[in-house]
This record gives sequence, C-alpha cells and structure tokens, in this order.
Amino acid sequence: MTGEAGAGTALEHGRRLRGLPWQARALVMGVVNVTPDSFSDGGSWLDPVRAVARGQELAAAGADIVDLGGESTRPGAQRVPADEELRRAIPVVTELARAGICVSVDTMRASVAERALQAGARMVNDVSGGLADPAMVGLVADAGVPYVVTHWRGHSAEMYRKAVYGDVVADVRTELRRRVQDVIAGGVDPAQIIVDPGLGFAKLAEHNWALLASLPEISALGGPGSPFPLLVAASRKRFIGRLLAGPDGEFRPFGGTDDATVALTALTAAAGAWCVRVHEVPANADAVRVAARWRQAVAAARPAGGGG
Ligand code: PMM
Repeated sequence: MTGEAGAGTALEHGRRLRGLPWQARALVMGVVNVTPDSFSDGGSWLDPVRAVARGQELAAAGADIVDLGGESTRPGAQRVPADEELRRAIPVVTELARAGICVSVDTMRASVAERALQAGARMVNDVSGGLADPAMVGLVADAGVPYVVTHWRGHSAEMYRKAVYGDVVADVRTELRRRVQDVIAGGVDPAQIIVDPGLGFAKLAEHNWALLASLPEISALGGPGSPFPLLVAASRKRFIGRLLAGPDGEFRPFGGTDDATVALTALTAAAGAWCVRVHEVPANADAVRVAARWRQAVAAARPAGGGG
C-alpha cells in the first residue's frame, strides 16, 4: 500500500507511533477477548491455546495489531479480579509476542498492563482513559508505549445511566480533551497518544452515530494541524444490531453484523481513522485498502489549494 500511495501523494493516517507498524492506510486491530462473557465473542477464546491460535489467525489474515483482553466491558458486566485477568491474558500475550505479533493489551488495570508489557505487548488500550486505575498513567509514561485514551464515564455496570449529553460531540470532545491533558500532565509523551470516542461506553445508538459523523472533530483535540491518531471500535456493537433489526424489532445478533462492520470500516477509514478495531479481519483489511485508495483519488482530484 505504501508503494501505491507514491511520493508526494502519501496519505497521512496519523502520526507514526513508536513501536507500532505504520502503513499509508488505516491499521487493522484484530480482537481476541479471553473472556467467558464479552458481548461480541465471549467464551470463544477463553482457552489459552485457542486464544493464541486465534491471534495468529488474525495476524495471518492481515491484522497489523492483535488486541488482547482478559476482562469483559459489555454493558452490565461485573469486574473480574486482577489475578483472574492476569491468568487469562498474560500467557496469551507471551505466546503471541514470541511469535512476532504486535500485541496491544486491552486493560483498565496498571498491574495487568505492566505484566503484559513485560510479556512483550507493545501498546496499552485502556477503555477508561486512565480513570479506572490511578496507577495507569504513570506506568504508561515510564514505559513510553503508545496509549489509547478512550472516552469513558464509568464501569459497565452503571454506564447506561450516564448516557446523558447536551451535545454529544461537544461533550465527548471536552471530556476527552481533559483526559488527554491529564495523561500528558502525568508524563505520557503526546506523540504516543491515540484517542477513541468510546462507542457504546455510556452512549446510546444516536450518540454513537453522531460521533461517527464527527471523527475529524474528535481527533482534532490537539488543535489545528496536530490531530491525534484516532481508533474506531465499532465492530459488532449493539447499535449496529439495532440498525439491522428485523421486521419484528429483534436486534440482529452480533454474529450477523460483520458485513455492516466492514461498511463502517470503509467509511471511518475514508474519514481518516488511524486504526479500526475489528473481530473479523479479512474483509476489513480489504476495506482499509479501498478507503486509502479512495482518499488518494480524492486528494488527486482536489489538490490542496487547487480549488477544484
Ligand atoms: N470496546 C470494547 C473493548 N475494547 N477498546 C477501545 N479502545 N475502544 C472500544 O470501544 C472498545 C475497546 C468492547 O467491545 P468487545 O467486547 O467487542 O471487545
């Protein structure tokens, strides 16, 4: 893809982050939830041998990063103890990293992030944006790894009560900017920060759609000219099942939402997302390439300052 973009027309999908791959297209993050109860794939990869095989399968299918989580964040989920999260996640991180795969650890706990980094993980994906564990920001600052700061208002058990906004885009932007400022004040290198609107976290369907339609505003938290790389994690979320509900009003089960996820991948990558987090890789890996070529064609048709 890099070659396809060509000198002078290279597409910028956000900054290069130290320790992570870079492509002239959106990256694809494949998900492995080593949990019995995740909304999207709960129970499928709880066995560590199966989880490692799944991570390898996703990487072979084109995932640039494999995101490994040992705690479900589904709506209503109760927290698991830290030792259980460690027991689930660390052996799988170790094996995938040993196989040369770029692993991200999906955790809200500094203790889990620390052990995962020691086991070879290369980035920390914290859906609480540092709010769930006061030790997280210091850990990430010391490690110097890329850090996903997600918009979050509270743990899963209580999050729908908190889905109340005046203007969801303005509110999420303000709250995320505050989190990013705190994370930077805590010592994290701004060049290693990725932002995420947190689709589904204290958000109803209408909030998710409004945020998806405003991705450039979310990523421009840093002010003009310095957008943060943006991670979009729409895959298999409930608002897609709701959109695709049958005539009886029954939401489409998550397993039937993968084609719609690919459509969202194409749209969000065309809007400039840095990375899409998805459960099924192959079609999404195609979609990010289509989106990159689309952006290149748009840029060629309307050169900067050319006026059309
Ligand atoms: N959503 C889930 C898990 N991890 N990470 C980021 N950065 N953003 C998200 O929106 C996000 C996440 C929950 O979805 P899953 O249960 O399908 O993994």
